[in-house]
Amino acid sequence: MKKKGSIVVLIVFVLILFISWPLLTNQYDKQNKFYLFVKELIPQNIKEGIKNNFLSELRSKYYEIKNNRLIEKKESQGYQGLLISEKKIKSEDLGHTYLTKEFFLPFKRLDVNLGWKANENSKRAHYVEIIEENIIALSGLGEIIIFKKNNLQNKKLDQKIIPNNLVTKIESLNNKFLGVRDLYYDKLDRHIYITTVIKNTKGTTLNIFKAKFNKDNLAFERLFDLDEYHQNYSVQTGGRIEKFENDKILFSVGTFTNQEKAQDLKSSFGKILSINKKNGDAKIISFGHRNPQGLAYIPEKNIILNSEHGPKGGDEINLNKSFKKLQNFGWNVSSYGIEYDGTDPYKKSHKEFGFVEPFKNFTPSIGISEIIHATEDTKGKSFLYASSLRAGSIYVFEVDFQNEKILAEDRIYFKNQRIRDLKYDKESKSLIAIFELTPSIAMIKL
Ligand SMILES: [Ca+2]
Repeated sequence: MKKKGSIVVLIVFVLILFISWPLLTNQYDKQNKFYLFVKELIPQNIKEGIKNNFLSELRSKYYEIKNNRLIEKKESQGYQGLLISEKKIKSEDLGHTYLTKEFFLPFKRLDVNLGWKANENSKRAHYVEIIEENIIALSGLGEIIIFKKNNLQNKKLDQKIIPNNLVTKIESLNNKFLGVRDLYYDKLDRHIYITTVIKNTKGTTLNIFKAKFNKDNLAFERLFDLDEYHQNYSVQTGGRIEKFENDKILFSVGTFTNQEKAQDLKSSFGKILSINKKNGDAKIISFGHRNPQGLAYIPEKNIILNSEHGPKGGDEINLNKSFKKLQNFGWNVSSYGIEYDGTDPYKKSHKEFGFVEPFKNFTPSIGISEIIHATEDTKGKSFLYASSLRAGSIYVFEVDFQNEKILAEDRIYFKNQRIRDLKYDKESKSLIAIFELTPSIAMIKL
């Protein structure tokens, strides 16, 4: 009898371990309803306690053991940019197949042990940009590499370093370099623009630097100093740069956790700005934003789109059709999310309070990062692509901009990835993405 009992106990134990394993190792799909439900059963402070006391370390060790060979290979291959994998991924909703190639990026891996909010991980967020027949990537440490775009069709990228003065320039202005928030190439003035997080005696802020594109050396100058400070390091900086009309670029700025500043027009926090590319003059385009980390401007339709991280839930894609007038997107009054401690001080409706409703709301949060727009040539259909950190996915939307409607929606899920940056290459009809856990650069054929 005793033996039978212990077998039952063993089976139950194995079953519990089997079910909780993806949660313990943080490998569950962050959009999976079952795991989200189980997580909700555990109070927030207990969750934090478990995580801080042993779970983070356990996860880090597990990741190290599991990916030991991958990490070793990454280090030994240097700047070759070797192909890691080539596979077909079937999308979750529409069942389309996407050929995905993944290559090594010679940059530091996000430290899962520290958590995504950690100061140190600020230097482990990397960005990518297409410049004519080349692709460049920028590391969180300020290193810039370049390779031929066509090499994405081969088995290695053959990456080369472009020497640059970004960090020394920041230091010469008596600032400390804390990381980067975007990399942007302007086709008209042929300059590279970089958003940096910097720190000095007044606190932490954002600066934009620019340099004339050149394959041999990049000499950066400061274009724009946000000059509004937050005392501590914050991940809620925004920092995305996008093309805009005339001599301007668009620039998104987060609240730096000063949430009420999003509604204060005397503050630059929680805004989307336009910045003059020549003299750095800034103007507010829209306000009521929380942490906008994605921007897309569609000149032929006169539309600005932005993505932003909500609190717990309430990630948004916002559509601005009337940007000649100042629009308010509602943060920190209206949000479809709640606070992490379970309280909900937010109005749900945006419209009722004079704000623009989100074009798309994601609850639970997907950790939305960049959004890009592409038009399919043959049928003239418009598609939006949104990358996500938390949900490890690229979301695909077929959109009718005229009627502000989403016609179809799909999700391409990359297990155990966080997607930081996204670009569209018209020539190869592919998405180019930064996966930040290895890290790697991916090409997803559309
Ligand atoms: Ca909003």
